[in-house]
Amino acid sequence: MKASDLPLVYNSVAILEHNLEQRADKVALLTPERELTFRQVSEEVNRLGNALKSLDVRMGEYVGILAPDCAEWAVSYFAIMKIGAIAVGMNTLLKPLEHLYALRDCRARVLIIHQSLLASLQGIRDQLDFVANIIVVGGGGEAGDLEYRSVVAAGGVQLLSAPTQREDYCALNYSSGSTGEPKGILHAHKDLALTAQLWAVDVLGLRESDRTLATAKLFFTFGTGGNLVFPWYVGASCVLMAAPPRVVGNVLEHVQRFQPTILYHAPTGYAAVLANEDFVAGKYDISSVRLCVSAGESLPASVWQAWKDRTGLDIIDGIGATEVWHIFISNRPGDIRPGSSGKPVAGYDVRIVDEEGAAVAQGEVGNLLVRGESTALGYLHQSEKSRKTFLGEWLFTGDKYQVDADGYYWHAGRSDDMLKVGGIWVSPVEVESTLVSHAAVLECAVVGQQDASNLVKPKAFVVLKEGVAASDQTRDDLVAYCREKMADYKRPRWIEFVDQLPKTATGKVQRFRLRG
Ligand code: 3UK
Repeated sequence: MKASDLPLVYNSVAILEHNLEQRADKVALLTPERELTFRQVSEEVNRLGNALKSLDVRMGEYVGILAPDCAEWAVSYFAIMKIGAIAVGMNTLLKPLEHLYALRDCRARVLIIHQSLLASLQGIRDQLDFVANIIVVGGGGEAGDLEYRSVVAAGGVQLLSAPTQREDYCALNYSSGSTGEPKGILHAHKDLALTAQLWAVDVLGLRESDRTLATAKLFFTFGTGGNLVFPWYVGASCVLMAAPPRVVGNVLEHVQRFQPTILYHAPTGYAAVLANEDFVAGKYDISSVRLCVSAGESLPASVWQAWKDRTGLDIIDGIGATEVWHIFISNRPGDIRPGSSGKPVAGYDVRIVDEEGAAVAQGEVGNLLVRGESTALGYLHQSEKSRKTFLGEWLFTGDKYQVDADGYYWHAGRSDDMLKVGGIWVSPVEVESTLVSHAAVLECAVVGQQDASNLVKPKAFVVLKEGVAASDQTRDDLVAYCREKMADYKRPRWIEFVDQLPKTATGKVQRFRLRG
């Protein structure tokens, strides 16, 4: 499929609404709180779309969604797109100042927030210059906030979709880099349908009878695609889980209760399930699952094999990126090389090049470039970073790769110092500056280290200030401090106290020397 196969005037709400013709009363989404058919979702989308229009949200304007995965997230996403506005899926794990940056950067006019996340606005409300209205799912906001349910009830049920062009933007996600502000990545209506066809249908073999469950959240395009856009594109249902996936029991309980056929999880997630005592003791029934997917970081062959041995299930590992919206190199059912990312997805071209941009020989490690129609055009308001990443038709992924003689691609780390922890970015620079802001720390360096399952986690090498004891207590204090200042997953899992850090002649810390 090519973008030009879509009508010129095309709105992604078609991915939801095509289901009204054949399966309006089929269940579209399930959560512990709500179960909605395609007809019910569409009605709520129309009501919310009308409500947003009456709040004066126009085509091309931004609306933030800050909520755990829930029915209202999915409804908001399609309502925003249907009126031609741009849905900003916001990372629920971030702190208020990071939300402030995103909301100001895109000048969101409306923010739809879940009551459980109201604390995320603490201390920043008066700086949200462009946000005219806050809609709270579940209510309980401040004076002047609107309540989701009454907003929806007041909106009319008839709504025509905005006549967006297939290349108009419909979604914005923020991705963090090693330094500087997060990068806003804009995608167009065409990118959703393209990735659905090219990967979910043509590679994964997703079909109408499937039911998906993802622990990757909807604010992450791995989750938005895998657990919302792709299932609805083929008329399948999705299970949305608000509970944190790091609690293994949550995932297994949702699988047992909602019986998905496809499970999307990060490599750490599969390793954690395998280590769960109740799972090992056979207390959970996961027999509904026919296929598993992994992305976000590489899946070690050992974890793939252990999962296969324990469950009989294949895990399809594929590399995706927010810049491409979804997966562009992938293993596929019946064609899996454990430990590799598989082969390029039809519709994408990839190249492995040296520092000068020349192709490297087969088997050699180089920089991975990808070309495809679902790739974004740049980072919002960040031309310098954009020029370094979006190289004409080609995207510089920042990943090191090699290809074997059979054409399978093997991840060989990053060309920057960025870490993927549980599939989510962690910048060593950010962890370091947090640690250094602690009174006990003189200087430090953060690198990735593999844990017992061969999965990367942050490790900190810390030089303490004079007179501070290199004790377990200090270690605990530093970890607690990191948890308070940053999202939980960014905290160092190991802290090693050292007398000094390896440096270049110019005083730059050589992180590569510290990698285990
Ligand atoms: C790394 C992988 C090895 C790699 C994503 C599927 O992860 C996603 O998007 P992000 O923008 O990060 C992209 C970077 O993550 N990575 C992702 N998958 C793999 N490394 N093996 C993998 N299977 O460094 C890449 O450049 O957060 C994944 C679908 C949509 C996504 N946005």
